[in-house]
Amino acid sequence: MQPVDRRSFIRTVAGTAVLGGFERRATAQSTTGPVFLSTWAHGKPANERAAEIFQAGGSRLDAVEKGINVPEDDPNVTSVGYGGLPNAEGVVELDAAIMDGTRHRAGAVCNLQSIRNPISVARLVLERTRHTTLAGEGALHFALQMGLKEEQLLTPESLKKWLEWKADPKRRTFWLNPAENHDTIGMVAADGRGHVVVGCSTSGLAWKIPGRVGDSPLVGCGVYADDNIGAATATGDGDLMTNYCTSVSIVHYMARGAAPQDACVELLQHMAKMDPTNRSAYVGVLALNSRSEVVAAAMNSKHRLKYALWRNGESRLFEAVALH
Ligand code: SD4
Repeated sequence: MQPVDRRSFIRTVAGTAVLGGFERRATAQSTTGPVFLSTWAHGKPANERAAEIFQAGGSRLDAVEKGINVPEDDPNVTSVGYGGLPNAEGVVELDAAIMDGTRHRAGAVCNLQSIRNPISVARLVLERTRHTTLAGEGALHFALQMGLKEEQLLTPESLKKWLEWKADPKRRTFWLNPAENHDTIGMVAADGRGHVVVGCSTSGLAWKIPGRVGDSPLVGCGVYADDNIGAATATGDGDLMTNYCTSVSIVHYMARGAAPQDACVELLQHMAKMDPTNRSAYVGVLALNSRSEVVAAAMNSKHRLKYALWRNGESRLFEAVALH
C-alpha cells in the first residue's frame, strides 16, 4: 500500500466516518508537543520516564527504550522483564521489539532468557546490526556481547506462582486452551513533528509452551511505525492477534484515511466477523497517527484495557473504548 501524502492524509483523517456500534470517546486531539501512549497502569511511570528522557534531549528511540525499561525493571510487574511469569517449565522467556517510523526499521528479540531488559537488546539489534530479529540462544549471546548482564529473572513471588500452578492437577495449559493471560507494555510515541516510534516488551503468556513466540516481538503484529502514517501496538492474546497482524493492519487502515479510532474499530470488527468467538477474546490495541491523534480500543468490555497517556506535561490513566 502506498502511504498517503501528508495533505490528503490530514484531509481524510479529519473527515472519517464513525463505524457503527462503537462507543466513541474524545481521545483524538491533536497536539504539537510530544505524546507518549502506553498500555496498562504500568504504562504511566513508563510514559513519565520517556517524557523525561525526551525533554532532557534524548532521542525518540531513547525515550521509548528507557520508558519501557521502567516496568521491565519492576519486580511487581509480573508480565514484563524481571519478575515476569515464566513458561510451563519455570523459565522466563522474554519478547520485545522497537520500531523507528522515520527509518522504517525495527529491532526485535524473541525467547530471550536471563536478560531483564529485552527492549534494550531489541534496540541494539536495530542500531548495531543489519538484522531485524534475533531469537533464543543467539539473542542471549548477542546481548552478552553487547555488555548486558545475565541474571535470574524469577523472583520469589513469580517462582511461588509457578510452583502453585505446577502443583495444581487441574491446571490449564496452552496445548489447546489458554491458561492465564497478563499484560504487556506497548508504547507508541510521537514527537509532535510527525515522527513516530513504537516499542513493546513482554514475558508473554504465563505458563506458555517453551519456545512460544507471541505477537509482541513480531514486526507488524505487536509493533508497527511509519512516519507517513502513524504507529500501533497491541496487548492481549498474541496467539490470536498474530493471525491478524494487528499493528500493521491498523496503520494500513490509517493510511487509507481512517482516524486512529476508526482504524482500530475496523480491525476489531474484521476479527469478530472472521470468527464470532473472537468477540470475547482478549485483544487491546493502541494507535496514534503522525498528527499525534491517539486511541486505545479493546475488543470487549470484559477485557477492558487501561492505558496511560502523557501529553502537554500531563500524565494520566484512562480506560479504552470497547467494541462489544
Ligand atoms: C503475548 N500479547 O505474548 C502478549 C501478552 C500480552 O497482555 O500482551 N498480554 O501474547
